[in-house]
Amino acid sequence: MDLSKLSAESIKKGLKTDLIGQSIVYYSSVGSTNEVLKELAVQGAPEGTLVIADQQTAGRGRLGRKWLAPPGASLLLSLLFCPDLAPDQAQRLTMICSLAIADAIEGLTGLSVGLKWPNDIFIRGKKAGGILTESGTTGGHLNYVVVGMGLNVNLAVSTLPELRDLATSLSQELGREVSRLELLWKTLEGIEARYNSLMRGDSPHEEWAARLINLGRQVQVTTAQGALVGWAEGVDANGALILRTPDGQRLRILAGDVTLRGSAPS
Ligand code: BT5
Repeated sequence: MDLSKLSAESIKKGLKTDLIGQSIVYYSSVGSTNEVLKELAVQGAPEGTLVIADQQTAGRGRLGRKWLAPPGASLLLSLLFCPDLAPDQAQRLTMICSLAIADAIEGLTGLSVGLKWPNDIFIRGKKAGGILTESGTTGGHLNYVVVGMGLNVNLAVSTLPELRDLATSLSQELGREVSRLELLWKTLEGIEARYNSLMRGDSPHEEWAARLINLGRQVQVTTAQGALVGWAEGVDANGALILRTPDGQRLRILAGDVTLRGSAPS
């Protein structure tokens, strides 16, 4: 059996979950799995619905940026959550999903995975994946959270010249291909365990903070309001970055892009 051949049937066969991925919508090609799942969420799709594609023609990052992925090489998926949380707690879903991906990659490949605030998956200093979390709210109530994940699995980074210096993939780091199916199963099982724990009231933010490669460092954060420099002191339970500025202020930053300043630990 080709373990990397994705289909609803092949995914279902080896998936040991009760909720996450129990409803599967598979596309060989689609615009954006997040867009599809947001539509399905509004139509009442069940919690745990997985939308997964082999290729996206309009894959998105944050702020209208593009997510690039040639066919057959990546995990491109979105998951639907309907948690009993406040809208400003939605980032906790990003945390549990990125922690589960990191665990799954490490468990299957032995590679060491870091997370970069707020939504990147990093291996040996390069971006191997990203997460796009989008929420639906009405009147201060969180109706749904769609967590979209893109991971470069068997991607030859040379096929995406614009990303050559920034991106990596599991196969690039290992020198061999990795089964997308096995990685998907492990990731979804890890997400389910972490989601159950979140719903029992446990906060994932300390474990997430411990994996963030940009904490305890001098950083520049680019936000919608402009660039800020300072010391990345920590994160709070809702995922905001706590930045200590040179004049001693402590700022709480909800969204932005972080660039490291100064020398990086290996
Ligand atoms: C992200 O945005 O990193 C979130 C990416 C989420 C993608 C998934 S795929 C399934 C689901 N459906 C979607 O439509 N999206 C989600 P951001 O932090 O804004 O980073 C975007 C930037 O990452 C781009 O501007 C590029 O610089 C870089 N990039 C694009 N494709 C990449 C790739 N394959 N590997 C590494 N970096 C990439």
